[in-house]
Order: sequence, then structure tokens, then C-alpha cells
Amino acid sequence: MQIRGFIFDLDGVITDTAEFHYLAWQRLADEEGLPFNRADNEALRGVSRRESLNRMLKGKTIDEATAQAYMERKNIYYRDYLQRMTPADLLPGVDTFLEEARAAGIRLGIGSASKNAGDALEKLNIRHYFDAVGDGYSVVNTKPAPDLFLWTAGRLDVPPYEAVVFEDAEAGIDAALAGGFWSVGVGASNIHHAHLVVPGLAALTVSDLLDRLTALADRRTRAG
Ligand code: B16
Ligand code: MG
Repeated sequence: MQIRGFIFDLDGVITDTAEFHYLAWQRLADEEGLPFNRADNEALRGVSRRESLNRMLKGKTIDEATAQAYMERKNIYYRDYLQRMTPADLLPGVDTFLEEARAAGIRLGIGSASKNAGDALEKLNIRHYFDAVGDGYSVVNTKPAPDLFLWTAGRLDVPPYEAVVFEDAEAGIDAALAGGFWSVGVGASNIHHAHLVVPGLAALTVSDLLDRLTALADRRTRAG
């Protein structure tokens, strides 16, 4: 088995923008008198801005103009938080892991649902590591559809069975598996169906990961 590409989700894997998304949605909810809290926000992880709004509204119906205005306002609040982001906001172990992967000749990509992913990479000063950046503008069908990871793998020129997706959200692992990728669940919530689960990238080295995936592939081959 050969692994030639790594594709990283951004929020929850590379950095914790989830907190900024939460604060921005919470501010909008408070201004509009919508019931919303930190626990509700968990259901918004990894899904698009539009789907996040739908989940935040919990069945309440609003007209399209109001929906657009809400999303625009939330995004203004979110981008305000993003401006304060620095390389210190990288999650532990990320820079070492990216360095190791590059040294091993692995092609690197981002597969994030966020339309702000490019700006976050610039603020974190890690844009230069990536050969391809798939973001909220790249495809129509969002996670759990595999389209975004397939799009990014295409740009990396690596087939899914030779690529690993790193994801913190259930919808993201579903998308990786649907696309035929190897998957690493990062964190602890609802990602038990990934091929491997780690608490964070600091808990993993590239050579250890490749060894573990090779062992898994060998077991599968033997099992037929
Ligand atoms: P935006 P990821 C996702 O990023 C976030 O997890 C999710 O909370 C957010 O709604 C989505 O991006 C869209 O973000 O409003 O900036 O376009 O986990 O796919 O990196
Ligand atoms: Mg995520």
C-alpha cells in the first residue's frame, strides 16, 4: 500500500475556529432572540454556513432575504474574530506533522467547508505547505458528500485509496469513507467510524501513521 497524499479539514484539525464560529452564531442569536447555546453549536461542526443556519433555526422558518442577511451578519462577526488569529492558534503538533509529511514527500491539501479557509491559512502562516486548497467555494455538494475531498485529491493528482483525510466531524468522516479515502478521526466526538482515531495531531507521527495504515491494509488483504 502506498500513501501519497494527506487532506486536512481545517476547523478542529488544524485550528480551533469552531470557537469563533460559535461566538459569531451566538451573537447573531442573541441579537435576534433565537434560543441557542454552546451545546447547540456542536451540531454545527463541519457543516456549511447555510446548513449551520438551518440547524440553528431548529425548524423556525424565515424568508430567503432574512436568511441571507443573517448569514452575512454572522460572517462579518466571524471574520472579525479571524483577524485576531495568529500562528499561535495552530493546534498542538500541527506544524511538526506538516513538516514531517513534506519531508516524506507526501502531497498536502486542505478540504474545508469554510469560505474563509484561505484567509485562515494566511493568518496561521501555513498556506505554503499546501499543494491544493479545497474550500467552501470549490464544490456544490458539501460534506457528508465526498465531493470536496475528491476535488482536492484531484488537484493533488492522488487517487482516494492513496490518500488520508484528517477530520474532526462526523459529516467529514462520512464524506471521506464515501469517497474511498483512508480516514483519521481527530478529537473525540462521533468519529469512531474512522480507520484510526487520535486525540490530536500531536499524538501522531507520520511514520507511525503510515505503519498503522499499512498493518490495517495487510489485515484486510489477509481477511480477503
Ligand atoms: P464559513 P471545516 C467548517 O469548517 C466549520 O466547521 C463550520 O462550523 C462552518 O459552518 C463551515 O466551515 C463554513 O464556514 O461560514 O466560514 O464558510 O471544519 O470544514 O474546516
Ligand atoms: Mg472540522
